Amino acid sequence: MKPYCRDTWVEVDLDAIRANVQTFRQHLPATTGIMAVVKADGYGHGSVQVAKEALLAGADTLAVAFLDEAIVLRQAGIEAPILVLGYTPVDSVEVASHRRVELTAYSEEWVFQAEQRLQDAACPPVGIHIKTDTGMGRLGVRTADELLSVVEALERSSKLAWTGIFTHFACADEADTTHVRRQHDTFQSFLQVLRDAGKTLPKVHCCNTAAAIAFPEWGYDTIRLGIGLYGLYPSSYMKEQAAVRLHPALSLKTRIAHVKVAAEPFTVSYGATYTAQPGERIATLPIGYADGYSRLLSNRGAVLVKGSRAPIVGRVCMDQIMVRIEQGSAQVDDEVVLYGKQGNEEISLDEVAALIGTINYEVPCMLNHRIPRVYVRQGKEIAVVHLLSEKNVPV
Ligand code: UAH
Repeated sequence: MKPYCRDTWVEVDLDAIRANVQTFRQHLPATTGIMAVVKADGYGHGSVQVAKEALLAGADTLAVAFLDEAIVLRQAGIEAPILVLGYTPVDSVEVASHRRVELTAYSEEWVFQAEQRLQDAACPPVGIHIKTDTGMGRLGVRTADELLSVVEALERSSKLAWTGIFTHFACADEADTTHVRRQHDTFQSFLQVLRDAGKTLPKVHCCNTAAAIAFPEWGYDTIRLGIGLYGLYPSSYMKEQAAVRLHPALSLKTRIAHVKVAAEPFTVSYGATYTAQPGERIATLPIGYADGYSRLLSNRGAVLVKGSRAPIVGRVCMDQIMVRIEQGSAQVDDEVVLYGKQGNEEISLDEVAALIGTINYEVPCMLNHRIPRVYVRQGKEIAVVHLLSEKNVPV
């Protein structure tokens, strides 16, 4: 029996995840590792399954945005090194120690407070990567003095160990490389400051997907592979360049719940923004904006039915949408592809992102826990994760 009742699901092709890791493995110097970025529940694909597949395929470490995301991975039995890329409140450092999760730091004050917190705790030292802000304006030390003060605070600590240094690029996916080159120059000068001060460099990393594609020679000890892991390009410019071939891993599917043929004109959905004309066939699909299928697709998006595009008509509702299908063929229970391929047609996440005025990153992240994730290898379903049923804890 299926572990979910609803006929709407996300399909994640683990072979695609594997192929994408291998593509980057070949693209990079042999000495550069791959840190699989599985924050935001693996960009909506499911962090545990993606992490496991990426590690099998050649990634050696993992990254998440915050500590709770790392704990999910540890609870699933994943032993690989994990780095938290974002801010961690000092009152959680003991948890990080027990879970063997590395943290990011960028201020002497934070290091001091974290050290205090761990003073009496019988726990292993927490690995710390120092973040440098070279032009993102988000987190990170901005001057050589700040950098040295954090390094020296870590060196004085018996509870925190300096294990990495990194930066994050703001414009690595653009044709104009001025900003990314300036950021890289600044990063290099930070590394030189450390060498000049007689420090031995720990793990060094700066490349996200875009920089790893465009500047594989900047790989240092590891890249942080996010969007490329999922088979998506960081920008349309990078997609056009096609310096590496990526395989999208995610499809969004549903089945037709109802079909009606207009005998006379009738309006469709809230606001009556579409009127079906006599002879038109309108199918109702069980998915809506409460699943993370954007309401901005109202009267704009399309789905694939029997290998052809069927336009969305009327407004996207909370749990349902309506599409106009061609004469004859489709009926209740037929499979519909909202994102992904069917026959020779494809609705890419890039296309959806452009329609709703965002980037491809956001589109899978929007798909929430109402939708089961079905994992497929060599065309066969091998696992299903449905957080909605797992969250049904008795009260
Ligand atoms: C610090 C940091 C991030 O916030 C994100 C990533 C991954 O970026 P891509 O998805 O563009 O590869 C790396 N590092």
